Amino acid sequence: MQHITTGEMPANLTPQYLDAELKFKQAKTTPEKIKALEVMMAVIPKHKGTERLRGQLKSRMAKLKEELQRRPAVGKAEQAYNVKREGAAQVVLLGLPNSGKSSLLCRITHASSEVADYPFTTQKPIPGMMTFENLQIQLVDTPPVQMDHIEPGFPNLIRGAEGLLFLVDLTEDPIFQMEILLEELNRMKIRVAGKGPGPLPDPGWISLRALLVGNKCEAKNAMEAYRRFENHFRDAFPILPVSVERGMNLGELRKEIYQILNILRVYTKTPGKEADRMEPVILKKGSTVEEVALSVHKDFVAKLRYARVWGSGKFDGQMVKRNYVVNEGDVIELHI
Ligand SMILES: Nc1nc2c(ncn2[C@@H]2O[C@H](COP(=O)(O)OP(=O)(O)OP(=O)(O)O)[C@@H](O)[C@H]2O)c(=O)[nH]1
Ligand SMILES: [Mg+2]
Repeated sequence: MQHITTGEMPANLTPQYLDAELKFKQAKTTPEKIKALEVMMAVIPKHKGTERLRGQLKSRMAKLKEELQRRPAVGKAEQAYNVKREGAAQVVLLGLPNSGKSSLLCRITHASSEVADYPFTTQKPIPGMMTFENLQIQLVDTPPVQMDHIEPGFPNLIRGAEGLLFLVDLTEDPIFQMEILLEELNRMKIRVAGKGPGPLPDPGWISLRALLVGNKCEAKNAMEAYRRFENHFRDAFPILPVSVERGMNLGELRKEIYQILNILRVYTKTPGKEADRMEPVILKKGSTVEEVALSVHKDFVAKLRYARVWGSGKFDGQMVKRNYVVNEGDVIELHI
């Protein structure tokens, strides 16, 4: 969509508008597009210079809504891979057969997924919610990744996630397993990123952050295998050994899952009251006070005058502007 009109008057589009427009361009699904467009419509400056653009947005919205109504039927198998995101983020579990993905889902969420000592037990994705402190993070158990065969719908499920958790079996050559997994993701045009953002993928590719987890660490010789695995991948990825069966290192695992998500939590308060620490506002790292306001209410952004910050400020209650970059755990008081 062109945001510069042929107009006689300058549009004077704000950073929030441009930001929402970027989200719109990046949106993969129609509902995502509608959501981004709603924000664009809410924050667009309402004056003569944007009249035409506002009209375009409106007709765009009408088309999207129409599109949503006449969706082509998706194949049944593919449909199973449409997992609705819930909670703060969606993390997809990936691994070869028998690595313990379903065991992990059962152990750290309330969901149940069949576990068995034979391979290919899991046939379709199964979501579950994991609690981490005051957050709920969705984990999705999946059928095992197979060499040279990709289930329809699987790449889309992975692409839609906020993070990946690779689970390898430490009683079987873990480096080899990981190499197969990375190769298969490569075939799906998914670049697996670990520490740091790394180079930008080519067009059509996406990059997702990942955590590598070695399971069955209580088994004989498993920790030796883990050391080799760790030496091989630790420069590129965060890595952790666990035993799902014995419940070893699972607290650490929750923390590490949160870490790869590239999100942070802030808390909003009203003057004279305490912040509710059970109700975090979840934002991307690098977000500003403006985004905090937007998450509270879309009308807040335009009206925002300043904010006060407790936490990362120089002192408690420091006055900051809308472009102030917030930090994990900050308490923000918005003034409109
Ligand atoms: N020794 C040991 N065995 C485990 C551990 N976690 C899971 N297992 C066993 O590994 C086998 C496979 O577990 P699943 O959870 O079904 O593995 P999966 O990755 O979901 O397997 P697929 O659905 O076939 O891909 C089962 O026999 C589990 O009991 C662990 O920490 N230690
Ligand atoms: Mg399974």
